[in-house]
Parts: sequence; structure tokens; C-alpha cells
Amino acid sequence: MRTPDRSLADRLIALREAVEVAEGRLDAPEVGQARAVLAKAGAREALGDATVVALAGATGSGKSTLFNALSGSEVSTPGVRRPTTGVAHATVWGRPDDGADRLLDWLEVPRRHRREPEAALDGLVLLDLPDHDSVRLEHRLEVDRLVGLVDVLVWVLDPQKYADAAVHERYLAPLAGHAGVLMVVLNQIDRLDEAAARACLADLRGLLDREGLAATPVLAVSARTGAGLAELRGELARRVGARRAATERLLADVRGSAAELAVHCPEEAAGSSRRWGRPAAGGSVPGDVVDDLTDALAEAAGVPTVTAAVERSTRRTGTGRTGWPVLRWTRKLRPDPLTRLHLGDERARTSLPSAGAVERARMATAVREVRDAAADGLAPAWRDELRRTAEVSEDRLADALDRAVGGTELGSDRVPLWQRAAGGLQWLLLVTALVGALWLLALVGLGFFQLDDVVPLPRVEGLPLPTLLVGGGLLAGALLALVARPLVSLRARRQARAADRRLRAAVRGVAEEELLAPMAEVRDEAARFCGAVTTAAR
Ligand SMILES: Nc1nc2c(ncn2[C@@H]2O[C@H](COP(=O)(O)OP(=O)(O)OP(=O)(O)O)[C@@H](O)[C@H]2O)c(=O)[nH]1
Ligand SMILES: [Mg+2]
Repeated sequence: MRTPDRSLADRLIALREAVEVAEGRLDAPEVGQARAVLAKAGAREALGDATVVALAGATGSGKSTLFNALSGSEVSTPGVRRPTTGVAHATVWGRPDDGADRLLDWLEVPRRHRREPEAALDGLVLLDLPDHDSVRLEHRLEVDRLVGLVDVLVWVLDPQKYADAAVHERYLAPLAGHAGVLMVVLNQIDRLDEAAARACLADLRGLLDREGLAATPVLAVSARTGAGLAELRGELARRVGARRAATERLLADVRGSAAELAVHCPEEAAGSSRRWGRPAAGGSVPGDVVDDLTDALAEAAGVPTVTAAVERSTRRTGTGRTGWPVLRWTRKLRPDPLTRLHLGDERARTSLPSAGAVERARMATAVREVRDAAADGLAPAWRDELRRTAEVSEDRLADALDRAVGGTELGSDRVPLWQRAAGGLQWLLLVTALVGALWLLALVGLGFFQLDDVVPLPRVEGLPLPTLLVGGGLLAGALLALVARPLVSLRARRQARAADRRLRAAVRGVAEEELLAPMAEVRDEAARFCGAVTTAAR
């Protein structure tokens, strides 16, 4: 299988993401190993596998001329008036990729030039720095900044100023511990005859040895004639090669570490071009499993108790309103089943009975089913994480459910028009019966005083009117109550169903917030982790 052309930088970014996701979630030794690889890579390597070589030195030593000679074209303008070079220039060897550009962005080198690929020097980024002893402060600052960042520092000296104390004290001596990153070039060697050149080189060598830079190579070159440039190129190629090897080692480390992390990702079917899969993110729990969970939670939260109370309470008030006024007061003796539950206060716990063993067992089963569905396609470590998440969620569930049920609006308090009308009619009928009764009473009184013949008794169809009023009023009232009863029941059932819907929606909301969302988050994280691991490993 061909290794995809992915830069070390991209792989490191991916590995870092995988470690970030795994932090605090995956308890596995591979995560620690990946962290160690990242620490080894450091910040500089994350920017690419280029070798940054900077030419530094005093003004007029010939840095820009040497830079151009190495670059093979006039990139940096050498000048007669000193100092010339104000900002760093760069030449990049090798195929264009954004790695070197990113690196130069990071180094803040704006002027860039690209060279044709040249096998030995591929990956070399050569910088021409402003002079170090510049009178202009910004030049000095630029040099100081870049000297600390580059991989190889080529210090360019000239025969006149090679022993300059400023260079030796400020730059070369402090680099004694880093002799490996330093090279010293004695430029303008064409200006000296052979004997003088040898003497000058010997003197410089002794100077460096005394400063603890015995391991630092010194090369004599002439940027103008090209003498010694081949050796300089050779030395640079060696450094580039070493760095490339180090990069390759790091690349292998990163890929190896990512491959180890990949045990926490599902393995795809053999024969597939991709070895590791990525679990689907987000809501993977099937609808019917969620429905089961909602049912179980609703039962455990006492939703059936509440809906039954809603039905009874609605029927109670309905019959109270439309029933026979004579019997109405008896209802007042029984308390409203709904008020007894103390719903509607979100701060306090309701008086709903807590779930019994059966409900609790059913709830646990439903939670387990949801968890198993969410764990589908996840590697064991992520399943563990999912289990921990579910446990935390379960602890919070009971309180959240009670709050949700207590805070749900159960139905409108609006009295239906027909119930109002029926109630009014009941009163009217009662008054009618009362009028009839009073009339009869008056008739009894008149009879007692033998006066019943004086007042004529109106009759309807042969029946005396007061008797008709009493009988009709009472009978019609009872009949109205009887007719209203099924309508009241119908309304009560409807109210109960509406309350049930609202309560279930609230319970579903709790399930979503406390259980499904945290689990989906674990899945998302697992997907992110496996995506990053795949990027870093393949
Ligand atoms: N004879 C001779 N002259 C050289 C050589 N290299 C550079 N020069 C000359 O030295 C002068 C300074 O060269 P630059 O390359 O501009 O020097 P620099 O180090 O870049 O100077 P700054 O940018 O000011 O720091 C120029 O006139 C070059 O032609 C060399 O090898 N031999
Ligand atoms: Mg210059």
C-alpha cells in the first residue's frame, strides 16, 4: 500500500488532536506514548521537515553574494553601500509544498525564492540575514530573532574582520554548546594568496577552538570565484540529509504511535483499502430503542399516575359543574387528586411516589439498550467511556425526571362553554323546582286556612303547575346531569391524553439531555479520535 503524500506537520497535528480527544477519556498506555512522541517533535518540527540554514555575519562579509552563488541566481541584491540587506531573504530547494511556506511564515521571512529540485539539497531553506553589527536596531533584532530559530547557522567572516570581537563574544562563543548547528565560512578567500589564506584559516581555527567550538567546521570559500563552494554545498547536503533522516525517524514514530492508538478504533473489513474505520458520529440510536427508553422513563417518573390524576380531576370538576346542584356539595368532601401530587413547583420535589423495583428494573434495561445501541461500532475503550457516561447520567435521571414532570403544564384551566351553560341550566332548573315547592307549600298553608278555593290553581294538561314545576325541575336536573356525565368523561379522557403527550415530551427531553446527548458526544469524540488517528497513521 502506498503511503499517502501527507506531511509530517499534518500528521503531527492529527496525532495531537487524537491525544487531546483521548485526554481524560481513554485510559490507555498508547495515549501516553503518543504524548511522548509529540513532546519529542516539539514546536519546530510541527512546521515541516525543512532544514533552515541561515547565513549570518558582519556587513560586507559577502552573505548576499554567497547566498546568490548558492541559490544560482541574484535573489538578494549585494550592494556597494553598506549595510545593504535589511530584511531576510529565503531560497527554498525542492518541490513546492506548503510546509516550507508555513515554516517561513512562522520564521516571518517575507521574501521567498524557489529553486529547482536538487536531490542532495531537497528540503533546504537558505536564509540571507541582515548584518549582525548593523547600526540599525531592527537589523540587529531580526538577526537575534532568527539565529535562535534556525537549524544551521553559517557564520560568514571575511579576511579583514574574521577576528572581530563582537561576533565572537556575542554569537559564536555562546553557541559553544551547539557546535553541531554552527558552521564558519571564511569568505573572500580570493583576496588572499595561498600562504596568507592558510595562516588566516589556522588563526581562525585556533580562535574557535579556544571558544569551545572545536567541532565547528571552518570552510574557506570565495563567493565571487566559486572556490570552496562545492565543499560548502557538500556540508549543507550532509546536514540536510541528517535532518531528513531525523524527520523520517520522527515520521515513523508518529505513524507507529498512531497505529497503536488505532486499536481504539473499529477495524474495517479485511481487504478494504482503509484499515481503520471511523464510527458514525452522533445519533446512531434507533428510534424504537429511544421510544422504549421514553416509555420506561415515563413509567418510572410516574407519568401514568399523573395522567390518571388529570383524568379524575377533570372529571371531578366537570361533574361538579354540570351535576345536580343538590348533590354538588358532596364532591367538595373529596380532595382533588391532582393537587395532592404537588406538581407545578419546579424547585420542590413532587409528591409522586418514587419508582418501584419493577419500574426501576425496566428503566435500567432501557438505558442499557440505548447504551448498547450507542456503543455499536465502538472499540472497547470507548465502550467503557460510554458506560461511565451512562452511569453518571443515570444518577441524575431521577431528579431531572421529577423536575420535568413537576414543571409540565398539564392542560388548560379554561371551563368549556357547554359546561358553563349546563351549570347555569342546572341552577335555573333548581330555582324552578324551588318555586314549585314554595308554591306547593303556600297551597298547603292556604288549605290550612280553608282558602284554597279562593286562588285558582293553574293546570297544564290536567296536572297542577306547582307540582309540574317541582317534578319537572328535579327530573330535568337529574336528566341533564345524566346526559352531561359521558361528555364530562370524554373531556377528562381527552385532557388526560393531552397531559400524557406533554409529559412524555418532557420525559423525552430529559432523556435527550441527560442520556442521549452525552452518549452522542462520546460517539462524536470517538469519531474525531479515529479520524485523527487515521490521518496520522496512514
Ligand atoms: N573579492 C570578493 N569580493 C566579494 C566576495 N563576496 C562578496 N564580495 C563583495 O563584498 C561586497 C559585500 O557583499 P554583500 O554580499 O553585499 O555583503 P553582505 O554580507 O550581504 O552585506 P550586508 O547585506 O550589508 O550585511 C560586495 O561588493 C561583494 O561584491 C568574495 O568572495 N570575493
Ligand atoms: Mg547582504
